[in-house]
Amino acid sequence: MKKILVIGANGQIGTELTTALVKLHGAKQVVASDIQALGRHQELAYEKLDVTDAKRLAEVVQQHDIGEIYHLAAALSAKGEEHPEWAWNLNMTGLLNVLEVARQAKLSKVFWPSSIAAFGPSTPRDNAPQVGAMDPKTVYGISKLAGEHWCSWYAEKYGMDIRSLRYPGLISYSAEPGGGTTDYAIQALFAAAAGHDYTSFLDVDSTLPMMYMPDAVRATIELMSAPKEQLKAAGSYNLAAWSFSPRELVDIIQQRYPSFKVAYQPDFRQAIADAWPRSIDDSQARQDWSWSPAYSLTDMVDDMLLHLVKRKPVTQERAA
Ligand code: AKB
Repeated sequence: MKKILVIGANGQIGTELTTALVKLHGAKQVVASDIQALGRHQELAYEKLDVTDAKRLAEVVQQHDIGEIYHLAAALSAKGEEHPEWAWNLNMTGLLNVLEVARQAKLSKVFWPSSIAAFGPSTPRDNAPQVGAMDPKTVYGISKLAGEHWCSWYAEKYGMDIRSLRYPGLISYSAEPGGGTTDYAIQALFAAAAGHDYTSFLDVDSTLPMMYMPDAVRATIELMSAPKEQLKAAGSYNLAAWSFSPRELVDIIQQRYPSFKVAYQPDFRQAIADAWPRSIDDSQARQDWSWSPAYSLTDMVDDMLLHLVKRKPVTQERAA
């Protein structure tokens, strides 16, 4: 049986998605790859891979008899604004290399994540629709919108099966996020669990769509397992769980840790957040493949704090 290649397996999504794929298909069926020398999943075959190197990618696909790729290696929004040429090259050359190797090696399926960053100021800020105006203002967002179009082009031109989700901000504890605008929420939870105060780089009422990683991983696997004829969206699916602002998140954390304090010093990332929708209409995903998030916002906070506190003890006075 052909194997699954995860590109970016050491990253924020890759770390947890790879574990879930191993549970589903077995360790022999999954090959992890990342730009780092060593993998995080000790039980798996691992390849050090820079996805912008098309020749090396083709070798890995051939050597391991790959049939499916989950391509997760990407530069995110904030880091992309600081290093635009690097971000564009990684995001676009990487995706095009994956699509080309998938075409040439006749892979059965490809998964590639898009993002709420593909939307922009012309998109309705509430309930951003599945189909509508998209005018991204960051290099990352432009690469996601262009990537969505490239995926559709390959799917239509060559009949390939390429599946994609527009992830909201993803919250997790297993691996560091990679320089995104929604990272403030993760940083605040890490700070609270460690007994530290936090300075938010987004303003107090800056509401964004977010999701807990176990839901994002399940959504990815459910989308990839759905019968193709059920998938009616022309490209990437809108995906949602809940939206919150720094104020709302901090209120929930303070109900658990009353002495947790947050200051607000918005920086360049505020303009990125201001151009994104506050909430997402994911009714097409719910209709086509029965998408439904399992975690509530307070479930997420409790689960994050539980895992983070286990990892790093909080001070007595902070442990409510
Ligand atoms: C980011 O903040 O850049 C990412 C995203 C929303 O795609 N988390």
